[in-house]
Amino acid sequence: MEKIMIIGCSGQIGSELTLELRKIYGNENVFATDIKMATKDVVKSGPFQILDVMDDKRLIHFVIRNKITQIYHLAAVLSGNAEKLPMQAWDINMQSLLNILDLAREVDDLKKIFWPSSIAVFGPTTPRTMTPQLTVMEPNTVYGISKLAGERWCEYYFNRYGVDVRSIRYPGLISYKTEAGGGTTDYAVEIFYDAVKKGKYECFLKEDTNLPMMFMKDAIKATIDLMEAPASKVKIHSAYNVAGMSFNPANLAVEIKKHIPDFEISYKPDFRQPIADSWPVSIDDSVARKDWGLSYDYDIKSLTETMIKGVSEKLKTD
Ligand code: AKB
Repeated sequence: MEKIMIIGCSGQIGSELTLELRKIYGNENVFATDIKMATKDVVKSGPFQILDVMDDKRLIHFVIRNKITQIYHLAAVLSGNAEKLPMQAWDINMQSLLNILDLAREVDDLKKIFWPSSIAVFGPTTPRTMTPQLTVMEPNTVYGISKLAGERWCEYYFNRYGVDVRSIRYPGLISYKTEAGGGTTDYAVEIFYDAVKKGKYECFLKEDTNLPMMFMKDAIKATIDLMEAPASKVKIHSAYNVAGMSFNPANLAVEIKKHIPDFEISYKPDFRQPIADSWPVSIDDSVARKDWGLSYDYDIKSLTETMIKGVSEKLKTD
């Protein structure tokens, strides 16, 4: 019987992943935790506790008391926010991961860890188109440096201590259930809220900034598929490339106009533009496809339709 702990259940990924895992493993077997309050759906459907991943003593008690067998550690400071407080972001992103990896080494019941990496591990010297799984990695953001160091630690704990840790290099994630916070790819979420609420959006990236993006449903499916894959199929214990789709703000505006014809977009690039310019425009995910069968259901058209419908309904009920 799996007992699954989610760290960061109130965030963009956690709020949806928790509910999906509860459908598979049973509500009472998925323990949601965060330093902030979770969504109503998460609180109502199963166990939720306020817990700080940096508090290693409470963490170990929680894991032992609840006989946790898998942890999804999703808490992190994202790229934009990390640039505002680099040392704090480094400390949170690295120390929280090391707390979890050490826990997995020490607690026998704890068999599997998921930790998210990001396309931010790549940098300006990386080939930007169809970025390969194995390539030059010289990130120049504190978030990217912390994710690359994290990948190295994950692989180290797997090789040295046999910790079964699995990871994905997420592209920008797009969802409407919980808003993203502090990332460079967040324009692709904000644009839908402003399109529905105001009919216009001022974008903090230039119109031709192409980035890899993924709809949350596809990201959740990929995450669970990787975690459920037999150990023999998981050949990479740093993190897998995952591509999703690639587009720029102008492409997205064209799709939105098909639903909201008067929608207007303007551009005012800020400190996040150089971050985006240092990241890949598209990703080669052939290794994940081959190893554990990565696939997607959403493209820019179906993503736009679903986002406009979802955001409109959310704004009515909130
Ligand atoms: C961010 O923009 O910081 C994140 C990411 C790509 O990891 N969405």
